[in-house]
Amino acid sequence: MQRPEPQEFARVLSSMCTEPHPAARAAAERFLATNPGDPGTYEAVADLEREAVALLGEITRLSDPAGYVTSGGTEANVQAVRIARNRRRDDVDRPNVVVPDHAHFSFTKAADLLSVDLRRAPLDDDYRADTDAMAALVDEDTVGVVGVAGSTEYGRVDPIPALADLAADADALFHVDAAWGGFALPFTDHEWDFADAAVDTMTVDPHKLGQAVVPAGGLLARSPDLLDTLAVDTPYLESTGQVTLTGTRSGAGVASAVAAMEELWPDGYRSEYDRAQSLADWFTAELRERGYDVVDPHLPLVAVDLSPSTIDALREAGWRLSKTGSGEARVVVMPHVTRDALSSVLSDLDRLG
Ligand code: 0PR
Repeated sequence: MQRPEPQEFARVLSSMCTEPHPAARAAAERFLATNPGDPGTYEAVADLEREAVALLGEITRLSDPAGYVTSGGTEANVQAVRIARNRRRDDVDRPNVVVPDHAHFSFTKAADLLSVDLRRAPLDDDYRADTDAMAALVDEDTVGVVGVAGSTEYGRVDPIPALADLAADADALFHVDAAWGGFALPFTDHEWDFADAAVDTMTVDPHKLGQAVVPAGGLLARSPDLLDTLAVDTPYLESTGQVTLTGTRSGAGVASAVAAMEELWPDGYRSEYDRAQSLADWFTAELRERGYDVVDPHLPLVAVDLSPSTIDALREAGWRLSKTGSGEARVVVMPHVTRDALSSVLSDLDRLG
């Protein structure tokens, strides 16, 4: 039987997934049948998971964090909201979490699952969290405040230190969602430093810019007590408690995350960031020269105002392109996105007129 090819990446423009690094692919294959959810039995992968967390801590400058490799950013965000809620369980009856409007839809799922009220604050004119608008939504029932470092639609980084202060004043957990941006931020001049800004928990996903295989997300916490608020008893396992959301987990994801990070941190990620950012800047300039409106790419993500019919025509030409909520075409400059590909997008645009 002819089996379909899973995906040819050459024309994928809007995904946050990419071709895994060859070392990540090889490591995944070796650990396919292991389960980090049972560390007493699968000790090697449990050791690797500790290494993964330590490396993620180095990359995000969260020193000596607790954490684990999740199934993705969604699980990490759900768990962060759960920590925020559980931490204040004894003194807050009707918990709410305040997020900037661009927070990923995984927070909507978290709020629904956990019976937490999600309060979305409007953004400022540059598509970043507006600290005053967020402050206006904080009250005595606020258990969590979220900042996004690399927003899904425009690649924006919120004012992390100001949001950290807002959370601290409210005795709320401060969570940073760097699911996509985490592997690019160390090489940017975003002035803040996670350590200085008192980040409590963070999402940072190896299966996005980290070039690991799917599934490999990351949840980090400043201290193990925060994760302990998630623990349930596991009477018949060798370990006595479990903080993860899923039970059996992907050892392949864990092993591939370590392999990718050992291979690429820091030089490989730096040169990929430099390549992608200059490509995004070049593509932006080319589009503007043709008269298109483009949102300034703070990170390697270009949102361009194309008409719906142009986007449809590009899709028909084989480009995998999705839209922002406001209708812009969104090009995420992942490692598989080349200058040749973006040049042919421009030729297609010229041809379409
Ligand atoms: N946080 C942020 C900032 C994200 O951008 C995403 C995913 C998540 C959390 C959730 O991560 P998981 O999808 O790993 O649970 N944002 C991408 C998006 O919505 C997800 C994606 C990835 C979509 C690949 C399509 C695709 O092909 O665009």
